[in-house]
Amino acid sequence: MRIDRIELREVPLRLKFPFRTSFGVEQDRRILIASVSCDGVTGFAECVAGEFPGYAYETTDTAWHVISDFIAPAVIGKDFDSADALLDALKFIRGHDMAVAVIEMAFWDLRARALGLPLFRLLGGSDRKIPVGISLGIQDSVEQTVALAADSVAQGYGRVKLKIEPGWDHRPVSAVREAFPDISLTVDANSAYTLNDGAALRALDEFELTYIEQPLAHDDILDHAELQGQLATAICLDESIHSPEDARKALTIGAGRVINMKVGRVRGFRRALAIHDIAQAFGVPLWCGGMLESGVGRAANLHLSTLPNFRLPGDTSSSSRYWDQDLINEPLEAVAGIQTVPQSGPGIGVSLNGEYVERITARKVEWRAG
Ligand code: OSB
Ligand code: MG
Repeated sequence: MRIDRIELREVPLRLKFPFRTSFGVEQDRRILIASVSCDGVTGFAECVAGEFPGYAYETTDTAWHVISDFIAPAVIGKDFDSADALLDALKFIRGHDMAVAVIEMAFWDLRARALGLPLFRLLGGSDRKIPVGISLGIQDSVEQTVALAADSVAQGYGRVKLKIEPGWDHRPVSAVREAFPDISLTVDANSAYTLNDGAALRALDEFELTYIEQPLAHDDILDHAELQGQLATAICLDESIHSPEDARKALTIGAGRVINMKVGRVRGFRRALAIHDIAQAFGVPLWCGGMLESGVGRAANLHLSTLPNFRLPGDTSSSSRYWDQDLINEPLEAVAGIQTVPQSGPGIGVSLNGEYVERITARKVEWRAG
């Protein structure tokens, strides 16, 4: 397919509440939406880069720069018969996986739309119900944390994840576990600990968490393997996994027993599929992570989540939890902890609320093939 048009726009969107993690607070997001077209068919996707380089080094502005100055010029007017061919043309870009991913994902959506197929068919997934969980940011008090967990359980979410950091771990986890002895409970440290904190992490074993997400450094696998040997609880890797090679190495040395998959973090669907298969070969389950996406990214995540090795509830909670008005027309709401694959059309199966998106767009740029 020859890419004859690319559009990139920045859309400010305010979360209903500040989302606090060990690396910072996010509320005012500037979401990048990219679209790629061929012969009048357009696919689109959302970039998961955040406002500041706390989760990863990429930000909204580095992604804008890399897409505008390197990615779009390298692919506009070019003919690609597969996502592999597209990725090949972008091999000269080291890292900047979130920037590459949004174009790669838009290309998959374009291909699916051109074929008239839902995206999950192209990805090798199936039309199935998707169990989802919820991720709760760091709160001001234990009481607030328990209240939010109670609300999440009442809504039927199949797993509750608490963000933790040193000094905010044993107390909130203990309180939520006491209130809800039987739920699937997890924690996410976003790299806030070191191997020296082994005792604090081992102290969480008593709560029978489903996993501890990314306790150690964002670029580590070795220390995670050491830590996994000291813990009864499974480690789930998030920040550490960017490629199939990362997954192979991490699982080979036992750095974790679960992987959080984020398509943006791994440079797009092509690599997400490869990591899916590697994890499956190791008998390691995946779940689909979230990056506080609008409905555009959320829809893509739901399609991916239908692949067979996504065996734990993901972070694709209801859109209405985050946004007063989403960028898409379709509601993406979990009912009793279950999301369904959006299929109001081919591709990611949702449509942009064009008038609204246009009105709030802060900047926009386009490329056309000569
Ligand atoms: O580590 O999973 C993470 C949000 C922003 C950055 C990193 C993470 C998260 C979340 C929220 O946990 C998941 C969501 O509900 O989108
Ligand atoms: Mg995480």
